[in-house]
Amino acid sequence: MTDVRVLQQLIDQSRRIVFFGGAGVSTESGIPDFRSVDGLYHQKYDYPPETMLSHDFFVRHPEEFFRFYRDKMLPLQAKPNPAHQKLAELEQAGKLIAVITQNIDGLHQKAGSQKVYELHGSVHRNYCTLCGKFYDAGFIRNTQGIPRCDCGGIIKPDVVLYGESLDSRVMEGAARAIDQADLLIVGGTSLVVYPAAGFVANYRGEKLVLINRDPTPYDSRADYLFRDSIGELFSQIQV
Ligand code: CNA
Repeated sequence: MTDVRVLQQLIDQSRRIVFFGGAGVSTESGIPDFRSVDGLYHQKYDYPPETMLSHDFFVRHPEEFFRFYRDKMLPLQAKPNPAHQKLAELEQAGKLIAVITQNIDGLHQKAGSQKVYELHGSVHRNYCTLCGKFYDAGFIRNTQGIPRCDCGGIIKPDVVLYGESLDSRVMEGAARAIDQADLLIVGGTSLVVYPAAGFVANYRGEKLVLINRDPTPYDSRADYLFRDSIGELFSQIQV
């Protein structure tokens, strides 16, 4: 296992760090991921999470979609952990140019990060499917059943459901940031979901750091591999 001092040195030497993360970044904030042993795949639901978070399921079973969504995807009380905080500090110090996340929880922004590419959208933005009126996450949290707009339309979270396409501007911005990176840190992601795997596979830069508790298909591509809890690791980093 690589020593935290190696990570510190890499960060000290870099000026254009890009961080690419997934659900594992927020587990230390109390939000379960999908694939860890205590992740949502291992909890008892009638359908796997990726079915319940699919476009088809949203259209066919909106009531059940929102039951799961309110129960598991709206942890509005969650607070950023040291990984979110240190990444925000690195940006403020002018060393990090972007965070790219597959998460939808908004914790990077809550920690103070400004340049965040949210590949899968955010629970904090919700729109009426008929008139486009905006609603915040608190509104969804406080409704029951299918949340409806004043105009009667169903309100949909601005979250990319399975079967929906990703926002091309967000994808392009994320790809550009990765192209400019002098250090790419990938953390808390199983790297089995598109486009995460693609971003890492296409990285042509010099230094790739991978921080993940479980093995990923890209471990052998990493220049430095940390099999650690990411919050714990980042809490030891000096900005
Ligand atoms: P995943 O497939 O569940 O993988 C998470 C990975 O993180 C696993 O390989 C774990 O070993 C690792 N991990 C968990 N906790 C830690 C930790 N503290 N330190 C280091 N490693 C850790 O999740 P992915 O993000 O790779 O991809 C799948 C989906 C999950 C994405 O589309 C996300 O949108 C979605 N998701 C997001 C959230 C959220 O917004 N917080 C929560 C649950 C799922």
